[in-house]
Amino acid sequence: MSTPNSQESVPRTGEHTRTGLSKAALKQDFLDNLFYIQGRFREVASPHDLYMAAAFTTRDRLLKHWVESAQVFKTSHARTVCYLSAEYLLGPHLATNLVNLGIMETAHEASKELGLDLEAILEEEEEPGLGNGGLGRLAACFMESLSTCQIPAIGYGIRYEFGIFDQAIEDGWQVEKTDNWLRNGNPWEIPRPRIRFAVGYGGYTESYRDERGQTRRRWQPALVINGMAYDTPILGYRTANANLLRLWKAEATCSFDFQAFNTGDYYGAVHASIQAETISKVLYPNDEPEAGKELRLKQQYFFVSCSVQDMIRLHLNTVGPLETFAEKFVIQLNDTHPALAVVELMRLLLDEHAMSWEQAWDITHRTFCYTNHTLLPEALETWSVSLFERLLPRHLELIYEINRRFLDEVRMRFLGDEARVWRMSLIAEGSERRVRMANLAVVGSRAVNGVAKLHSKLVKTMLFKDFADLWPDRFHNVTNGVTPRRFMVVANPRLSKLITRTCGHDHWIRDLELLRELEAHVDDAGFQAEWRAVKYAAKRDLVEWMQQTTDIRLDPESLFDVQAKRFHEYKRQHLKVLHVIRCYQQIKQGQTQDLVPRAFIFGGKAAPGYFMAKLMIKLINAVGAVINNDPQVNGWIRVAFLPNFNVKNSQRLYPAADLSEQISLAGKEASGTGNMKFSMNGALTIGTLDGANVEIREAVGAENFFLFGMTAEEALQRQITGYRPWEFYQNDPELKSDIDLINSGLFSHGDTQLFRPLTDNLINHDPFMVLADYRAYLDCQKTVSDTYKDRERWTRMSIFNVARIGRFSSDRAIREYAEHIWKVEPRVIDPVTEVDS
Ligand code: GPV
Repeated sequence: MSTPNSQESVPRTGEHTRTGLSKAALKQDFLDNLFYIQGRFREVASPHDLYMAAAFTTRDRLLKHWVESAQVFKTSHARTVCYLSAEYLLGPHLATNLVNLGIMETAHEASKELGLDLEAILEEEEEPGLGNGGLGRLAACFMESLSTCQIPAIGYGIRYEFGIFDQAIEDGWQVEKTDNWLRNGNPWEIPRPRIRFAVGYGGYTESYRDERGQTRRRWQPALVINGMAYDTPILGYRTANANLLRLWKAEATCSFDFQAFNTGDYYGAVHASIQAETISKVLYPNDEPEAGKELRLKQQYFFVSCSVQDMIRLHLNTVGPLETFAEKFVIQLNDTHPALAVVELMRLLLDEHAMSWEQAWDITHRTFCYTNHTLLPEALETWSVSLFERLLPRHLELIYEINRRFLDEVRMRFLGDEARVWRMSLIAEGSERRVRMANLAVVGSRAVNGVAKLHSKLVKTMLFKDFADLWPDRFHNVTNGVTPRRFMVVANPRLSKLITRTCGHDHWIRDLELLRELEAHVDDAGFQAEWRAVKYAAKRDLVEWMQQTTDIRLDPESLFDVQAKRFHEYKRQHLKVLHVIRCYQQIKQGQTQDLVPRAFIFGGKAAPGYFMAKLMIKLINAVGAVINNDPQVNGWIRVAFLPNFNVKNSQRLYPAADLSEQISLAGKEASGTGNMKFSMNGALTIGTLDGANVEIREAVGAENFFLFGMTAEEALQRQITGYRPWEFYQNDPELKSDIDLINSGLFSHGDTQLFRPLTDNLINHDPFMVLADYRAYLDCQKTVSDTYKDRERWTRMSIFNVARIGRFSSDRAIREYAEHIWKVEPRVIDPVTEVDS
């Protein structure tokens, strides 16, 4: 190899520069990567080149841990968790990897010495948005905590070429832009051309005689495509454990069909390969309600089949006979999207590995666990039997056989109760017969869990009551959690440093319950002042960013009242809009005694086909346009829509929030995880008794939480006895005037019809009981304002929120899964030695 000339920026060879954690090693490897991978030297490097070099420099260090982890896991036959998820909302990798390696400070110093700005380099990263919202982000937090908790794990999913769309706001409306996240290359993934599996679709099934003369069934698919593995290492916080995220890309079996080519059908041959590749092309942007599209079922089967085949390969390569599969692997189903894995494992054991039904079922059933993430009926997946028959004929046969045996068991236990059999069947009978994926997941799993106490109770007593009657021990709760590395250390370095300084250590980052030590300082005026200064600085950062991206000017002195999450009627963004309008009217009428200056901030995407959700976004922007341009109210209120709420932008938002809006109708939000992220950053919550809000309130103390609204039980009761929203509209003059103001056309240039679908729906149907909770919400917001006026009291409440939020670390959630659900033990890889002091 020839050596380039001897400028400062030219790479030199050195010992261990590719894995060392010293500043000198980082600088050297950075310059090497800039030169050898990007083909650039300092003076001509673009910001993107610099980012790529920094990413490769970090990756080099991850790979060391990862290879070591893989070796240990392999030789020690460690029991492994396989997490199956159609979504991973990962967010940017660089900053979290630097923190987890323990070299964030060193990297800052190294950059400075090279004349570079690490913050600017971090900004360059385009985040992999391979998920919609809570469910996909939970999978990403869990992958990080699995590594931090040193549990051997593989995350399996789809390498979507286009992730969740980018949201732009044009004339107040959401406009979707494709997310071409791979355009500039992805330095974090390692393509594995040798890890490829064939996946079939369509065709027919047949009986045949095997070598031993036994009659067996097999599937002759009409179409076979390939899945190729792309691996991303996920490092734990200051551990040497790195787990693997393995995502599958769909490809044609051979990219060129020579026969078609020879017969002159060149375009036909290319077309087949394009068709195959569509399968991993794009993430479905629907959050909870299912799209029910054929391609979605193809995607689900695609990644599930590759993953199960990969597990069987790994098992045969290491441990050995498939009889011990359930001892080696536990498969966690992240909702029902991967539930077909149950059937695929059965098919492979029966058809490819000639096992008996009894043995195959015993292994399968002991391998799977299922997490339910929603009670909303419209979000429960079902697929038409005819689609199944056309796409996956062998799987349908197996589902019928699983169902036949299962329903026999039900009939044995509940003699004569055919209504129950009907309800529990894997097949819904009706004008169109459909496969119920949730029932399949429950029947195929040894453990089923919900994601917050209230949710798990409703799962057991309502959604799956029949199943809980049959198998009471199968049902569990594991309350969700989020990783403090991303949502505190990376998102809010000022707060993290204050906490570390106050506690005298940074152990809280891996043991979040230690935040309790902050309670000793809650009355310390100096500490309170620092706490407020940290919040104020974060608010100023957000103000600056908002000004640059939206032109909206916010006042950092005002209360930052934030609702940021997917747009959904059940999450009730319109309830907050009604409060905005109430404040507006009060100011216009000169009644400001109950108010405090507020910035009403909204963020979130709507599914492109969800009309009502998109109309809510338009309404917010329309109300904002009027309010923000009315000097008479501007000293009091502003409205801001933060466009393109994704992981990166969320990290700007959580640290700056004073108030976190968690106002879903009780019984509808399975858990929520944004509620935890806000609280961790010192925001106080205004919320209903829904999802994890219940437990957050218990943890931080009822006196540090603004509670309002009906309970889940009261909401249900009201629904049963007949809910008449128009009575609330007629009987509450303020509510009526708020809704009437929307209909007056004030916010829509005189158009009195634009928002009718929303307002009519509220007055006449209101399925999520916005009007029933309106008054309680406004009363509670008055308490919020009163409290905010007492800065000291507010600060104490904020400190208590952080000090007592430790339970909601995803490390705790993962430990509960490991102990109660998975029965896996940590496997410690060599401790890291060289880290930031
Ligand atoms: I099902 N969730 C989601 O984001 N997408 C889905 O398709 C389904 C559920 C969410 C729930 O709505 C949240 O309450 C929950 O916190 C999150 O999943 C993680 O459990």
